[in-house]
Amino acid sequence: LVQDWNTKNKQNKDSVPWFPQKISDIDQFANRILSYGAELDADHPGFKDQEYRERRKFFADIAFNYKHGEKIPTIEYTPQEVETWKTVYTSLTSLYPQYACQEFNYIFPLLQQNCGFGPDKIPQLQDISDFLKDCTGYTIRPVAGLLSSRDFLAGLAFRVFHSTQYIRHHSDPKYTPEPDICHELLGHVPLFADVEFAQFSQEIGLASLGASDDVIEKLATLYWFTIEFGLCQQDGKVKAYGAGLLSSFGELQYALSDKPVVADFDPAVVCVTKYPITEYQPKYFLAESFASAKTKLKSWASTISRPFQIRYNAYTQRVEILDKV
Ligand code: NLE
Ligand code: FE2
Repeated sequence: LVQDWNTKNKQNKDSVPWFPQKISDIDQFANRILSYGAELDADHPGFKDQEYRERRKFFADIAFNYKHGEKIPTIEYTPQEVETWKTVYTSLTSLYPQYACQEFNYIFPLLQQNCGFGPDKIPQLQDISDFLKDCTGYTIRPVAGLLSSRDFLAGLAFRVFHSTQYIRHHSDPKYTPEPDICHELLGHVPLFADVEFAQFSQEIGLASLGASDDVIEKLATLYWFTIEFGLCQQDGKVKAYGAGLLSSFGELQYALSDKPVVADFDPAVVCVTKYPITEYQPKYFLAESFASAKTKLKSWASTISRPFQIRYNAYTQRVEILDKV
């Protein structure tokens, strides 16, 4: 057992990129975000809205100052923000019975009972983090915006989900290219409460630790076409399990119409497929079942070679690095 891989690796001329070895190491990269609320892109619907920009800065500062183990601050959302949530929540919950996968529909009422999910108020991240911890050991960390794929995936290795806390601009509730609280809570949170899904997500995370840039890009692409935009077959019907679909009432209906291309889920093909990030996806991948997507992805991930093996220790919340024999 190599106690400190990063130190040992330095002596090895940095052949393996740095990665977190214990859960609090995540504090070191939580501030490295790709887009920041105060610097919204010119085509963002909130770009010209000074009030929105200031609000985004407020949320960014909470995330920047957050440290592992702290309580996530409670937010008092404005009436306009709650109104946006209500529009998204009511439209989506009317679609879920028909469009979402069974696992999602099984968990959703539990969030209504335990975490204050409902149309009239925006649930608080700390309450959800506590609930997920009870279900699967996942916890939530607030994040100011998009992390790099490497950093985001590394969080999953420790069952940490980075979640934004701000809400999309009120002018376009049915779709946003950026993650926001609607996307995190309505798209991602339900399935992170599912034991097998939680494990599957952690495995993508563990596979990413110390991986080459090329492998990171493939893992991020697989993440995109499964956890973000995955479709699966259930009882002979196509259902959504991807969070990007389950949080966008525009794209959810589009994805399950006859407009996009739908191909069979094969990780070797999926991992090299290009995709747009600011518009509806032209193509989705359909797994025979939710379970089969997990099995296939797991077996693809097991073919990645690294100069060491990694084992997660849930008692210490550390990864143990084992020299390959
Ligand atoms: N397009 C999604 C939505 O509107 O909720 C967000 C996707 C984030 C990757
Ligand atoms: Fe997401």
